[in-house]
Amino acid sequence: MVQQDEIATWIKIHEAGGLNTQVVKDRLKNMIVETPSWGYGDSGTRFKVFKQDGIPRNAYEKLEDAAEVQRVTGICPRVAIHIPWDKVDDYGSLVRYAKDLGLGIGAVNPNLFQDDDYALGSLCHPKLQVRRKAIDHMLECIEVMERVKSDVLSLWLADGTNYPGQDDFRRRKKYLMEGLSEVYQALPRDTRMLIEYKVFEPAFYHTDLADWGMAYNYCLKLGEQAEVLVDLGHHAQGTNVPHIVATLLDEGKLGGFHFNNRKYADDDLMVGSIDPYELFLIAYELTAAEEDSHTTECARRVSYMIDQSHNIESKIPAMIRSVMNIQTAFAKALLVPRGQLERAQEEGDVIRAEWLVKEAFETDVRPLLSLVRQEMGLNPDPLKAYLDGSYGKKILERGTGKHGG
Ligand code: PSV
Ligand code: MN
Repeated sequence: MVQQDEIATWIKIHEAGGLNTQVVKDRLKNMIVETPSWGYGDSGTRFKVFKQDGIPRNAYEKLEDAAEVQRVTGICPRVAIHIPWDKVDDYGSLVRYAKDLGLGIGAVNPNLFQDDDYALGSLCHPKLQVRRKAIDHMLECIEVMERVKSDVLSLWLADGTNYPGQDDFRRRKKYLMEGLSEVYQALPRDTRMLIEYKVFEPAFYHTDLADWGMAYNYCLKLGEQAEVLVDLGHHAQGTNVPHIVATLLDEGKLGGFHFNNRKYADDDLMVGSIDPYELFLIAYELTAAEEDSHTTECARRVSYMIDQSHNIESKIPAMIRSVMNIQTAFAKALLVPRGQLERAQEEGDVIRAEWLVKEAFETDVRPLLSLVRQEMGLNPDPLKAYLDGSYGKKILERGTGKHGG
């Protein structure tokens, strides 16, 4: 627990060092992190889905859990939905329910991987009728977007092959472009299509949208409403994600971010739990780009989303921890003295440049975040606020294992 006098001392020291605390606080308060409906449901690995007590039984209850995350964090007013997992008879009532909970619906995610038909792919499937089914599902999701007042269609395809020779790369590429084009044409104005890539899994030989360059290429051909979505768990080991983020920002094509963390592959661990320095470096690229006139527009448009499916951890606390870790990374990123860093870079002062960045990362930002949350009318410790509250007990009435992710 941070004491009030620690906050005052923190501000005094950092303002003496040239920090504009108000600017940093405003940026942190304005941040929006969308949480995924599927992150509140039971999920697991291919070995086991462990059932937890109190898991939401339908889309409405997922929204209730998301509202609890919003209640304690104050920066999660939107929830991404997945169709058909969150399919309801009356989307109008879902939107009203969300509104009453202080929420809005965020990205709409089609499901192009769960039906038996999709064993060999969706938009890239060798058979026309399966490709048609996938396109129709995406068009249905555009209708859902209109009904839930969402402005983002977020695409992730599980398409790929397991063996050399299984299918033809270039033919699949053609199918993918055809399918995406048809869907793109149906997008309402002022909405965006986000295209996510993933290096492998579930396919093990090749993935049709394997990396940011491929996603970028499709986006470029489709038009300005198509942008790339970066998911932290979707790269080969050692890939420099901050560099990808900077490149896409500079090209005006970064549309969204799926925060999560991994040790080995698409592990879906809590954000910042394994590699907080990488998270901080990504936050630095995003916040620095907001201040550069060439990239401001794109950087401000980027949708920040959490994409996690929690296996063994309690869902709501895991989401709260993830949000807190994102805030910590962004708070630290905002402390990087950009002017000084630029000078060090121009002078080729490698040691100082690295030190300035690392120094910001090593700063304890708990007093700052405590102040920000207090000024937002929140408990300075969102996790404690949740654990001390009654919500975690109330949801036990739902029973166990009534609904999947
Ligand atoms: C699968 O890897 C995945 O996590 C993708 O990142 C999607 O965004 C998400 O599932 C929901 O389909
Ligand atoms: Mn994702």
